[in-house]
Amino acid sequence: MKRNITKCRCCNDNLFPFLSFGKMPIANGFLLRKNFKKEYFFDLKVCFCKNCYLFQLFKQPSPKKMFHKNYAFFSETSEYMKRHFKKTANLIIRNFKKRRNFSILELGSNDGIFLKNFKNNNHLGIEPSFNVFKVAKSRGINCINKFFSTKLALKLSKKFDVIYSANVLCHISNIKDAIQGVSILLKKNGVFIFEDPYLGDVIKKTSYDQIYDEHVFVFSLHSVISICSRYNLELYDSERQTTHGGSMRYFICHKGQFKKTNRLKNILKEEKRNRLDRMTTFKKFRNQCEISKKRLLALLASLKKKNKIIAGFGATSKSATTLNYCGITDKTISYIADSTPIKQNKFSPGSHIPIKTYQYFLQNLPDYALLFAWNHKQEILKKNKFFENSGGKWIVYVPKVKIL
Ligand code: DWN
Repeated sequence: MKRNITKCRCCNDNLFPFLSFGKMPIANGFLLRKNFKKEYFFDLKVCFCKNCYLFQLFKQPSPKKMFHKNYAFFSETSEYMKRHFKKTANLIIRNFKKRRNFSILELGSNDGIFLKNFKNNNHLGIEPSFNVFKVAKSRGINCINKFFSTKLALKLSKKFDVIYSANVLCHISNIKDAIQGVSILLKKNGVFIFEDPYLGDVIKKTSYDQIYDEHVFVFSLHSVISICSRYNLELYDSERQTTHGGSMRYFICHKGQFKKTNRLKNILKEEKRNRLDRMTTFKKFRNQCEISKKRLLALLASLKKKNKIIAGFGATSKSATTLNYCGITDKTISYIADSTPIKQNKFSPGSHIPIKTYQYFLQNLPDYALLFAWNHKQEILKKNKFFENSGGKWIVYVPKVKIL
């Protein structure tokens, strides 16, 4: 069932739709040819709440359509992300090592990429997608296969020193229920740390492809403060992250437990300067998305005119928005290479471009590779130096459409 949301998911005030990307499929709904006819689509529209500053989707498909036993995203596909989570775990261990019986909970623990660093600690992961949960479980990680909610929080009979969540909160439509659940499970002096793609980066880089079914929200500090204040929680610190093309890490405690940091105050000032609390910013963003789309289409058309072969690299969730919004099909992109087995030998959602293995890419080098996994640019370019050495060229479209 589609959810017809017209009111803000946080404060129930009116929402202002400002951008429509048109009909969209499930971003991780890689499919076989025989399922093309029954593919599910919804209207991907974006709105802003002028009251609590929450940037959100108008409608989001049901969570069960997105997170299930065949979820296609495994966090461990990137070396950079492995290092990021190891570093984060070390930081937490350093800061909390003096606490007796230290305990940590992760919301959306995926394949265990983060929690594997806490095997010797009292830890728990909650993960709704069965296949990735199973991988974590097989690695000896304590986890449960459920959607996180207040109901579940009430059932867990303990509290945690740290609750951590990366690229998960922005997926949960019932955000109030999730935050209430966190407030129940967080010890009095505990810290809730979460990170998600940051609205400031999405606007600055025109990374419109961060907007798709799973990402029902793109947070800013302003919106996080609004949500937390409803549950007696407080944002006391925040830190920029380079992951996923620009993310923000939020540090939250029970009200009054920790002093607000200067870096939090500075980022809040920056948000004001960049007008992340104003509707006009999002109207400008809409125009920037259109410009980006036109430039990408113009570049691809000029290359096709010269009979160049173009392949995609990284069948990301993000690419679903790019491909469907721009109307790019297999007439332009011959195939998309991706290292995730569950995506391979299927077709990209909506645009129906064949997904091939990395070996296929090596054996069928295109003239140009359109980097849908632009957030992993450094890692991918380093691993594939030979591609450029053999005359191949990379195309990126964030922050600008260009041939590298
Ligand atoms: O929030 C989310 C983030 C964390 O991950 C989810 N909603 C889903 C997912 O989004 P995404 O699919 O846009 O994430 P990535 O990390 O940009 O996806 C990279 C894709 O590229 C993966 O399918 C793996 C693939 N890849 C590859 O084929 N070769 C990645 C690397 C680094 C490579 O060398």
